[in-house]
Amino acid sequence: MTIDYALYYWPGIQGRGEFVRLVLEDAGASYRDVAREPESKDGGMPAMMKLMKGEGQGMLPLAPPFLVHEGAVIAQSANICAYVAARHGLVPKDDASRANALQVMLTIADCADEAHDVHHPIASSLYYEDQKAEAARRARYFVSERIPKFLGWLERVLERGDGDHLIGKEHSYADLGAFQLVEGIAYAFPKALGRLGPKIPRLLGLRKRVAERPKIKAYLASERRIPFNTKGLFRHYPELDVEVGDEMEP
Ligand SMILES: N[C@@H](CCC(=O)N[C@@H](CS)C(=O)NCC(=O)O)C(=O)O
Repeated sequence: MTIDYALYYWPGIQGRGEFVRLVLEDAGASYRDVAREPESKDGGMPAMMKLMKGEGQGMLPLAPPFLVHEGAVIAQSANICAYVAARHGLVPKDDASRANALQVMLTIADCADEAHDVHHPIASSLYYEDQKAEAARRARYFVSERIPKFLGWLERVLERGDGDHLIGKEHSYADLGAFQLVEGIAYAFPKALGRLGPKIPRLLGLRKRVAERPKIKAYLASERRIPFNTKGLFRHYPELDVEVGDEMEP
C-alpha cells in the first residue's frame, strides 16, 4: 500500500496534531505518524527535528504539526486540515463554503490556543508549576467568558444552518474540529462543560454523531488515538476547572 501523507507531530500527546489526525482518519487516507514510529524505520524525533532544522526540501515549518505530501511541507493545523479535506471530499467545493469552513476551523484553533494559555499563561517554556497563580487567575475568565463564547458561537452557527452541520448540509472537517474541541474541553474542564451543556444541545449532538462515524469510531477505539493527558494542549487540572455561577451566559 502506498503511504500518501507523512504527519509530523510530538509523540505522546493529541495536541494540535489531533485535529489533523481526525481529518486523515475520517478521509480513510494512508498516512505515517512519523515521530511515533521507531527511529529504525526513519521515524522518531530525529526525523521530525531534521525537517524543523531545514534539512529537507519544501517550506520550513515553524512548529509541528506539519504534513508532507508529494514534496510539499504544510504547517498550521487549520491549514493542514483544509488541505487534506479538499482532497478527500470533506469540505464543499465552492469558494464561499471553503472560506467559511476555514473560518470555523481557525476559530476552533483560537479557542484551542486559549485553552493552552490557561495552563501556560506566561510562557510555554516554563512548567505549569511555575505559573500556577497566573493560570488560576486566567482559568476563571476562560471558564466563565471564553468557553461559553466559543461553544455558544458554534451552537449558533449550527442553529442558523441545518442544525446538524457547521457548513451547509454536509459533514465537513469543521465538524471534526468542533468534535475535537468539545472532547478537549470535556476532558480539561468537565464541570464547566457540564454547566454549559443545556445551552449547547446541537453542538453536543454533533459531538455524538461525529464519534459514531464508522472510521472515527474505529480510530477512537484504536491505539492510534492517544489518551488525553497532562502534557498536551487540553489538560485537566481540577484546580483550573473552577466553579463560576451566573457568569456562564454565552
Ligand atoms: N498555530 C499553530 C501553532 C503550532 C504550535 O504552537 N505547535 C506547538 C505544539 S502543539 C509547538 O510545538 N510549538 C513550538 C513553538 O511554538 O515553539 C498551529 O495551529 O499549528
